[in-house]
Amino acid sequence: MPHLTEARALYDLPLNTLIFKAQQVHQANQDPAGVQLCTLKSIKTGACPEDCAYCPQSVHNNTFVEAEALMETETILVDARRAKAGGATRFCMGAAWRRVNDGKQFDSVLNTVSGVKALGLEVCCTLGMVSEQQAGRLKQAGCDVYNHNLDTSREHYSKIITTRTYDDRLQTLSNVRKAGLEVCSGGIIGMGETVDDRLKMLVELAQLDPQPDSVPINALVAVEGTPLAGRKFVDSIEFVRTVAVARILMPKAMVRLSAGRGNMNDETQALCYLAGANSIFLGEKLLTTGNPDIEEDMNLMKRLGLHPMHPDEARRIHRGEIAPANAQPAEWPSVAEFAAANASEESCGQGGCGCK
Ligand code: SAM
Ligand code: DTB
Ligand code: SF4
Repeated sequence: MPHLTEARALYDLPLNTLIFKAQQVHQANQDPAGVQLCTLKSIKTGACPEDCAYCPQSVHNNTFVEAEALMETETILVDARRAKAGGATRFCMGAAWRRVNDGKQFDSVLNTVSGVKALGLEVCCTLGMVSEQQAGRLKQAGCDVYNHNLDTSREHYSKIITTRTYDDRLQTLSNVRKAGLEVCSGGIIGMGETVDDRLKMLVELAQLDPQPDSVPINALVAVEGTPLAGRKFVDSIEFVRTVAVARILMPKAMVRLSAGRGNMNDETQALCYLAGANSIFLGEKLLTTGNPDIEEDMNLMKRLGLHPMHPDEARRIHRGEIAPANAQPAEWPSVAEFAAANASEESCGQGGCGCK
């Protein structure tokens, strides 16, 4: 079981030794050149009652985000079909909710989950806190993965969020796991925390039994109107070191470069891939903030000799069905379809589907 001292010793290694160690773990446990391509859709935007200091969607923060009602199933399915046509394998849906409440809205989300699953996509949801029973209903509807982040260390947490506790978050992760969903949990780097705070968060995640299946590492996007506005973007080498430690402590997890890639140059992202990151959100928008152009992302992957991963590939590697080095590339996504899936106000061109 990893501890802070061990994580700190790794973090402080000369960068080339740290990356070498991360690569050893990566090559033994993951498709060495594979990158999982996920799409992200905000299905209920803004007016969230939580006071997360980083979040443009909190009702406590006065940002550019305009609150929107929960999207209708059919409208979301238009985007999911486009994402599928574009070559996406995973469709992640996010709602600016404190917690899931039973009732009409949750029923509608369950219906959407079943619709997205029926398209042959992996489904991930991030809807705030959930009970074990609600997580079970999501699983039954076809959800594969649930994202709920620890965000930072237990110690730093109260400086960032006061409306729910660290233990609330751990309880949701336990509920999700008990319901048989895969766990996606990570955090944000660059919110004024110390290096030890970052490592404590990674150790907390690595101590979960089983470990999370995916670990999103977000770099803070400091949004105007949030208490963290104006904060300097995280140092790129510190970010890369954090990614490398995540890879070493959680060999089988997908380590996802999440928010903040728009502020990183190609070289920083290349170092993140070298440090063991193997998943990104593809598409020009995350939930409410920007993400790199699809073409830019694909160009960088091609320049680095990386390729998209098949949907079940990581699971098959971990079940011992394929050796990491024998994993085969999936097809490259279609830029036009991916771009359209990201911009729901555009017509899908099919007619009669309810989109504008
Ligand atoms: N409301 C749900 C929740 O909090 O679990 C789901 C959506 S929430 C936006 C998902 C995650 O996005 C947060 O836990 C946080 O890690 C990340 N996030 C939100 N705003 C961010 C920002 N400005 N910069 C970096 N990451 C951010
Ligand atoms: C995660 O850790 N990062 C994604 C996903 N999980 C849902 C969300 C990033 C959101 C960044 C801010 C925004 O676009 O609103
Ligand atoms: Fe709400 Fe999630 Fe944003 Fe926190 S991170 S304010 S819970 S949407």
